[in-house]
Amino acid sequence: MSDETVLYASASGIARVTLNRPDRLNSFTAQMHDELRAVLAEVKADTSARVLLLTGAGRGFCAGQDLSDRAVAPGDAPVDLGASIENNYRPLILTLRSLPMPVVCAVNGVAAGAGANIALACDLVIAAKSASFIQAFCKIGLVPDSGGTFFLPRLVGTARAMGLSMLGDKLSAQQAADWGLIWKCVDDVELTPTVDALLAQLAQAPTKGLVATRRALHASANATLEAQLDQERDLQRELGNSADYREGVAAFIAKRAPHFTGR
Ligand code: T3D
Repeated sequence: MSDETVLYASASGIARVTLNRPDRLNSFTAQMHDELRAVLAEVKADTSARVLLLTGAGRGFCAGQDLSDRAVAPGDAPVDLGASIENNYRPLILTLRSLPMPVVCAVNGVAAGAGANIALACDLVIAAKSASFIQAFCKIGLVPDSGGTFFLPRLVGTARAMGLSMLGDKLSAQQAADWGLIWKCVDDVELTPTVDALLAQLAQAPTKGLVATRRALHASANATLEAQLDQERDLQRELGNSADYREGVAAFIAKRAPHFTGR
């Protein structure tokens, strides 16, 4: 058995990253943060990677912070959670949101605490029907972190964000999809084939255009219509010079399938 807490493989334009502490539902230790940071740096530098998959090994996706790293004996100094967020969770979320390729999250099981919000930081979230999302922070006296207070109200509205965050109830994958928290919920046996088909599609897509789309959609959260129109103009100007745009138009005119290179 591998003692790596993060598994990484890259082939045919698809980078696959698997959180690998299944006996602890892939909860985060310092080692796992270090290994994930290193792997994501590799993904970022891999010019052949056109899409990233993030998933978990075993029956869970990720149960957030490993709480056995947080137990403090009476009289001991508490762990500085601010430092943990600053050094680990914050950069992780920002990295996921800025990779030069689309990021797919396959939620194979429970996603709790930071694990839920790491999934929500990804571009396309597909969950197995047996998976669930839990804002577990309220059960240990914390606030939703890893972007939870940002993503939740934007994705599902303040009322549902408040309920999820204050009650810490288990939200089924189906309900998450129905509420618009995630892209799709599929039967458990369909998760791998559905995700594989999506990855194959994205690995052949005009990568730069997709990354620019993510940028513009995220920017809209706090922007005016004028600012978005300006950004769309600037991005179209940039993308209009790309090889993939030329190829897309040429393929349309020639009535053939495009061959995008991600450039
Ligand atoms: O600290 C900082 O750096 C600040 C940042 C914090 C970010 C956070 O994520 S805070 C929130 C931390 N996470 C949680 O509070 C979730 C804790 N886990 C659970 O509530 C439950 O395990 C689940 C609802 C996720 C799943 O429940 P269930 O019944 O399916 O599984 P289980 O039996 O509870 O868990 C299986 C094993 O994984 C079990 O170990 P055992 O009994 O088989 O030896 C359990 O202890 C372990 N496990 C699950 N989550 C964690 C964990 N061990 C350590 N830390 C965990 N977070």
